[in-house]
Amino acid sequence: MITVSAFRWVPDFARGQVRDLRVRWALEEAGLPYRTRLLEQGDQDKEEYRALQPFGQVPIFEDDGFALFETGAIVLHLGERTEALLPRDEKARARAVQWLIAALNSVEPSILNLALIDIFYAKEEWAKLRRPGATEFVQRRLGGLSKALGGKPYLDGDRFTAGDLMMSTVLRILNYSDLVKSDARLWAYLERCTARPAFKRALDAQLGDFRDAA
Ligand SMILES: N[C@@H](CCC(=O)N[C@@H](CS)C(=O)NCC(=O)O)C(=O)O
Repeated sequence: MITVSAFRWVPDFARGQVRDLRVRWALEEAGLPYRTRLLEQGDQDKEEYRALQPFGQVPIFEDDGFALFETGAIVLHLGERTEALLPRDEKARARAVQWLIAALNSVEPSILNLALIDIFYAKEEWAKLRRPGATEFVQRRLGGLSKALGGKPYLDGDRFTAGDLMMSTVLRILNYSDLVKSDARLWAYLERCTARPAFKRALDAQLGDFRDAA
């Protein structure tokens, strides 16, 4: 049985954002059942967990003695098992991988930088000074993404891929702000991705685990 690690408790602002959501969503798209391994405070620092995830983060994907960390790697691995995430056509597949890496490598870092400023350091003097530049950088990235999306429903055209799964989870980090919402095209894209039944099931499952643990 596939197992995904997740935190038993996180503060309210992080609920629905923890990265095991990406793996749950990919598993739902693939139609693969899974169970969660819920970590108590401190479990992520235990030697046994660090052996599987050197940074003590969630999620870890485990399947029959095989373990993988990094959501990008896990989603790509699941894409090997199902066309629902990665098209069989070689070029379309490469483009889906390209968008997944763009999400993690070209878009997420600046979004995360801004979210950290806003959520954890908002009261610090340095954060107040840094925020306008950090916001502008995010806006430039979002502008480029919006232009590339153009009038297409998904990043590579008509079909949803692992690239959209990753990009939309990255864009969702900004849901506490108006940055995505203020771009009608990107907002419609995000709504389109997150309206997928598989996303809804994944989100419900993550929120349900927090509720059950309370
Ligand atoms: N690049 C990693 C990031 C994983 C990550 O940041 N996980 C967060 C939860 S969303 C975490 O475990 N944070 C606790 C920590 O870093 O100690 C991935 O995509 O899997």
